[in-house]
Amino acid sequence: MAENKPISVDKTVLELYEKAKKDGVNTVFDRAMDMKPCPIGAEGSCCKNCAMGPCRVPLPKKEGGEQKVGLCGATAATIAARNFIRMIAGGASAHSDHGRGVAETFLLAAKGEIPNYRVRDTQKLYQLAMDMGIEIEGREDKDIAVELGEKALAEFGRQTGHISLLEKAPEKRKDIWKKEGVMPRGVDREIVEIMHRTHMGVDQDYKSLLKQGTRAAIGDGWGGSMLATDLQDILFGVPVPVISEANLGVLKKDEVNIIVHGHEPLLSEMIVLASHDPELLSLAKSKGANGINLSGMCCTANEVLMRHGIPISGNFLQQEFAIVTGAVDAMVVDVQCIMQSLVSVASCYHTKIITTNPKADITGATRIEFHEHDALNSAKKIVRSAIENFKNRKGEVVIPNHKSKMIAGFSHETINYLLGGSFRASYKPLNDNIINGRIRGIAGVVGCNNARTTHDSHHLILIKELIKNDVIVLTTGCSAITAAKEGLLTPEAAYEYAGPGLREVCETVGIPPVLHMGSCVDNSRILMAATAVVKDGGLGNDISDLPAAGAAPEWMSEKAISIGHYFVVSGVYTVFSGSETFPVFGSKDVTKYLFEEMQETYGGMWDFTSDPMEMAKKMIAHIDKKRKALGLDKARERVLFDMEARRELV
Ligand code: SF4
Ligand code: MSK
Repeated sequence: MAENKPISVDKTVLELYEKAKKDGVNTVFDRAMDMKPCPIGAEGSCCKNCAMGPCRVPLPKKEGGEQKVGLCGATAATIAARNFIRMIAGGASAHSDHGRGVAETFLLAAKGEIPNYRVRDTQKLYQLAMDMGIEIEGREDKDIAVELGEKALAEFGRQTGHISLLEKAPEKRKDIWKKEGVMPRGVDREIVEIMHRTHMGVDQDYKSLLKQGTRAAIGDGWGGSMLATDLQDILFGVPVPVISEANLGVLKKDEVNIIVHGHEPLLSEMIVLASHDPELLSLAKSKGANGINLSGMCCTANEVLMRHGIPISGNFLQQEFAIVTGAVDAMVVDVQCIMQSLVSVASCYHTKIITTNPKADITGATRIEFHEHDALNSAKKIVRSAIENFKNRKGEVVIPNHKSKMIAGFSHETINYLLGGSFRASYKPLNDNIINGRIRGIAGVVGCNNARTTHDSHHLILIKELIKNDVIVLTTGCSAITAAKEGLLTPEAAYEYAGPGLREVCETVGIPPVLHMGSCVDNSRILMAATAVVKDGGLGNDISDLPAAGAAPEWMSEKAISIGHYFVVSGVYTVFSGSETFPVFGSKDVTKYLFEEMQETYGGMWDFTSDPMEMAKKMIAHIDKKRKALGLDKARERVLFDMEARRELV
């Protein structure tokens, strides 16, 4: 965070930052001001893969200057590519290990061994079973589910062949992947192979290294993440539109506030149940609270929002500030994007930080480990501990008076029904509106917050500019939460912010111009939506033919790099922003490959800018280029400039 930039555009953060200063709390923004990022590491030019290093090989200061290599002779390209694909490995493993956890629970549930979980969505069960090549005709649901659970679990460690769900991709996409030799085996194997190849003295050709990164990233998007999403939908239900609210104003002074934070819905689903338990509700009353108020943060928030309408208290950079309110009785965390600083911030207040996942503990936190066999009891224990803590509130409680209404829950199945009706569910109406030019194109806007950028600002500038230009936005993760807080996830937002064509479609169908599609693993829903658009016809034969683009403004996590890469190799032009630089800029060769040459092979490529308005321009220019290639530029011109013709299109 540069001293001259505001920390956030979110009023709750600005208000609570003042309280944090008064309370003597050190926040992520203070640390960002204190500690500058290392410019060599930021560009991917530092290798510490053996004890002869760390070796730093930055670009020469002057053109023609000496380009250093590592002690072992590793070039800047090798080092940048190794670092980049290790980020993919980190991101893909986070998503895929999440997916494996869901598959394990799914199998236990299918066998009837864990009482609180069961198959809730049989339609999706049949669909996924067929996608995985499982016979469903004349079989009991239980048998199908057990076979599906076993097969799903085996996918992660698959040693030969390729991940089954790749078959769902458009034919042309699969042909590209086959020709390039990047069809992944099990995602575990591809991730381990990244770690092997990037060990000192193994793979030392940047294109070869990047190809392995591609295998793991596809294994994430079309494997681990997709399985996580699909199995969660079968266990907990395919999301349908729900009304809820977002921002720290959802906290309640007179109730026990519990925030679920992280990524996995397995525990939070049980906490939702426990928060309605009559015994616990009366315990809360006996402690002087008027109820139990559950809300979510980061992607656990997106999961329980999509299926239960549980309100969202905030996104990644609000986690410390939720505690600064003094109103949070327990923050229950599982995995990913949880700041270690929560424990020290909580020490200034009464909040209990409760770690629950066997894989994730934090020194100084309260530990209540969660196990599926005893799920509801674990959840009740956690809720009880929050209730007991209500009386310990100390100091001033400040709950900012800001929250916004939203509609979330747009799974790709829901979009199908909303646009085409339940008897003729189809993406064809969306395709028709893209073809006739009312909708200029589709943008996937996803990803994190980054304390090096004004919190939420890039997401909002980008999303507003896209919808103003008739580009419909599909969003997930913390970006979706930003949009929710700004009121962009309402049909009314179309009147205020959308261009005339998109506004007309939103008005007709009754949808927001920005569609909340879920959590980080749910980016697989965007892949499936893009595939459905291709399969419904009229917009080319592949995802790379679509007038579509992807973006991760304010990105920070390794998962974002894995997501970005699987979008690119699925054929999507993908732009990142949020930091001053990109982690391969230390090598001209690797940059040229990712930012230019990949387009020739995969039809998608990386791009970067630190200016969100520039990002919007780049995405719209790409969308227009694709419209032109499809012969749709004429329709668009009429819609833009000729009112008479626009009336004819209605
Ligand atoms: Fe340096 Fe090579 Fe060791 Fe990396 S692997 S730290 S470049 S000697
Ligand atoms: S939580 S990965 S900060 S989107 Fe999925 Fe938000 Fe990024 Fe974490």
